[in-house]
Amino acid sequence: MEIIDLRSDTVTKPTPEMRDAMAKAEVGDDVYGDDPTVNRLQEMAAEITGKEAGLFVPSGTMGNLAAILTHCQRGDEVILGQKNHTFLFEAGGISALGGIHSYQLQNQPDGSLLLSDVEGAIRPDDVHDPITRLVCLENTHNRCGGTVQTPEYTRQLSEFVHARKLKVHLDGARLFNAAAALGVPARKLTETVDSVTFCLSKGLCAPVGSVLCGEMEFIKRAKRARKMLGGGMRQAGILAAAGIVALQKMTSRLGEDHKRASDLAEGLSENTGIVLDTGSPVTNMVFFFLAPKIKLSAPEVEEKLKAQGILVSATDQRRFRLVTHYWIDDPAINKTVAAFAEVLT
Ligand code: TLP
Repeated sequence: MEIIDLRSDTVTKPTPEMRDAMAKAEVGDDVYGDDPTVNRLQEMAAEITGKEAGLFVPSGTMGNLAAILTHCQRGDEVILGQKNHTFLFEAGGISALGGIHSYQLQNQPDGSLLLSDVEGAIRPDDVHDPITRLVCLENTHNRCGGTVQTPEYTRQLSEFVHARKLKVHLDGARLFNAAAALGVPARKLTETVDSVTFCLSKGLCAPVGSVLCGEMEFIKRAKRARKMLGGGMRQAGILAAAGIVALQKMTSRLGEDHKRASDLAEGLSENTGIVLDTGSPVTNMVFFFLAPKIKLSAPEVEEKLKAQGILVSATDQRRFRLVTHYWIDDPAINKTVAAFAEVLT
């Protein structure tokens, strides 16, 4: 049975061109800085994000963790949204491994944080308080619906935060989806933040890896954090080679995934058993609820679709997230709409 996998864009397998580049990659020991392919990927990433340097890491989670460990000391506090991936889905690493406290703010519907909320969260210089050090953004914002925040917002927030002598880290796991949706170069979304992590292994199809970018001095310190976390890899050029193809060939096609997400949402909107999130989708994620009249739970619907070879994610008892990507074509969208129609009648 042919499988249609809409659970996430993390399920994407490498393209034939990536496998070819991986087989031919020149490699060396990256902990010594000797891997030419990793070095090239890091330089490309720095150039694209408008930063001085890049650091290849095994995952988005490690990129965010290494960044936050580098910005903060134990007992410091980071301000972030209560729906941010780092708060919800990174196993509490910043507190478990870094001793870093989090101050959670409500995300606005587009995933942004209100400047007035950030202002209110900054601690006074008082022995009772942790020291506020960092503000974390996420673009696209996963749990807010794959939503985007504009260059203007990012600049405004960064200037506001810098004026208070704090730093900004951007979780740009899907940075290129945001850039594609806004029709701007990625660096417009990163040039004002202090550090950014973006992922090669989501919509860009590389099998493994993310890159953390920032100032040279910051990346030097982040490299130590990566080593401490066990992320110092050796002949990692094999993986970086796929990442280079991802940056060269895959960023410019993300609009196709966004179009298919729109088509999927349009098809599902005709189903009276489904209540789509207002404005969904903005990028490659379609979020919706089951209508009250549907007696099945979302996990039960998930099981029924699985029996037809369609994999989707129930995010709770009534809610779904479906994600389009390179390996989802138009027939897959039509089949998914038809399968939902059958299961929800
Ligand atoms: N997100 C995954 C799951 O962990 C939920 C997904 O399927 O969407 N930041 C953001 C915004 C992410 O969405 C993710 C992965 C990460 C960081 C972590 O990246 P990895 O999985 O490479 O550690």
